[in-house]
Amino acid sequence: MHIIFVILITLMTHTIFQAESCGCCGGKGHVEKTIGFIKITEPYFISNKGAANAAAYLTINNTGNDDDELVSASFFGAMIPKVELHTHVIDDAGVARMRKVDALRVGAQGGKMLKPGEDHIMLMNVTDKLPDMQSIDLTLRFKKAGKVTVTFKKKDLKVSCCAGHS
Ligand SMILES: [Cu+2]
Repeated sequence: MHIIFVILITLMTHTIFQAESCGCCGGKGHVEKTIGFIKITEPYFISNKGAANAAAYLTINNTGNDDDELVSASFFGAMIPKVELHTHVIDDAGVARMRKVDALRVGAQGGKMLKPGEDHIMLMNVTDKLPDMQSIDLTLRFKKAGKVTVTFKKKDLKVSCCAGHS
């Protein structure tokens, strides 16, 4: 449990993050939103008191015959001034680091799961109000499917994706 806590704090503080994989949180849950061929499942965010950054996750399925891309996410309001799409890359020292990307690809007839330690939506320079929110609305823009506003529910660390897997 302690290890999970340290990993998540590291993620929130936006520094070095040791990659780990986990097979939980599959995208078979309730579909929250559909736009064109894109289906959004299990949108949630994790935000800690005192942390400058937080992160949002979801599963995206593409039922169409063409690839699509998540090209941006945005929040209306001062609580989250900056939102970026991030992935993890392994540096020369073998350490996984977060890196901003212009788009996250969702292949035709495929899916993409954003989850801790992998691709995610980074909520940056957030105010201390965010950890008290039970849900937030983010507007996602897909290259082909267009714009959709999705409600992300807060998940506590204790019930976060990979707790219990270490
Ligand atoms: Cu990040």
